[in-house]
Amino acid sequence: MKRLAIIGMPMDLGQMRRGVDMGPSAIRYAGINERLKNLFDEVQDLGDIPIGRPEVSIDQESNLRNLELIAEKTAKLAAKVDEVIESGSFPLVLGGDHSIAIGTLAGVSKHYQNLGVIWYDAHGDLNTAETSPSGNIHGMPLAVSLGLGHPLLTNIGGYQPKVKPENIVIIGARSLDEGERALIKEKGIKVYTMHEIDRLGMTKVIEESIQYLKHKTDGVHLSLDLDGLDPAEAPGVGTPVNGGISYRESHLAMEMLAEANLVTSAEFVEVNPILDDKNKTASLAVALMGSLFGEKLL
Ligand code: B3U
Ligand code: MN
Ligand code: MN
Repeated sequence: MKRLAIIGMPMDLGQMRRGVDMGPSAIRYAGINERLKNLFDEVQDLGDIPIGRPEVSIDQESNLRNLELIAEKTAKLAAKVDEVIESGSFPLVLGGDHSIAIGTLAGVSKHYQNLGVIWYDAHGDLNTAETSPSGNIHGMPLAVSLGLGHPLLTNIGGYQPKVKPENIVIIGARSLDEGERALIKEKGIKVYTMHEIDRLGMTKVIEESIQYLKHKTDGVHLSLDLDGLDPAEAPGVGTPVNGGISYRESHLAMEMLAEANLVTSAEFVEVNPILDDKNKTASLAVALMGSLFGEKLL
């Protein structure tokens, strides 16, 4: 039995542009159920993790925006993701800004000794309070998952780290802060920037990524930030960066991952319908999910 469980995480506290909390609704409206229902024996939409309309705040000591709230809400997501995996379903989380990955990974990595992570993103999301130019936690989830950052975040689920640096592949990077570059070098994290994607082609990038992760991991989480794609094709994101991955390259990447049967959990984040053009970005997310879960033309 192949079962999919969809979890909405309508949280926009990790950054400053409102509207990304409507991402899960936009993705549902774009027809996620219709698109995926024939690819699984059962597709279950578990609804949203309740976020409410909390007061936003800056942690005075650490300068982290909405630290306590994000810790509280991502812990709830972690528990839900854990429960879904326990029940034997594939968890698919809909964001929300990328800070939600702190919760997803806390829930997922409990189930694996050596979790692999594919981070499809224009950014590294490897900042800490010390290196962040913004104080926005959506720029930090990968660092948090490595055990770097505020203990309220790194300790979610009661253990850390969630991932090892050698089990991470970043794809699509084209905007990295100084501290992130240093961390990538220090930890030896594998990164395919846009330069490598242009030079090698997406086929090689994904083939290499699969080879890199296949033997040393016992599960692979795909964290797909829609800003990894070019803003011409995914305009509905809070921090667009020009020169991104194309629609076609992204479909190819998802199809190759489907063929390799490697991915064991996924999240699609940063869809902001307020900034979008007629739900184009949410529709793109749904189309990519189709490819990721093995949709075939013929
Ligand atoms: N690296 C910058 C900008 C950023 C990170 N993630 C997104 N934007 N989406 C930061 O604020 O950490
Ligand atoms: Mn991101
Ligand atoms: Mn990003």
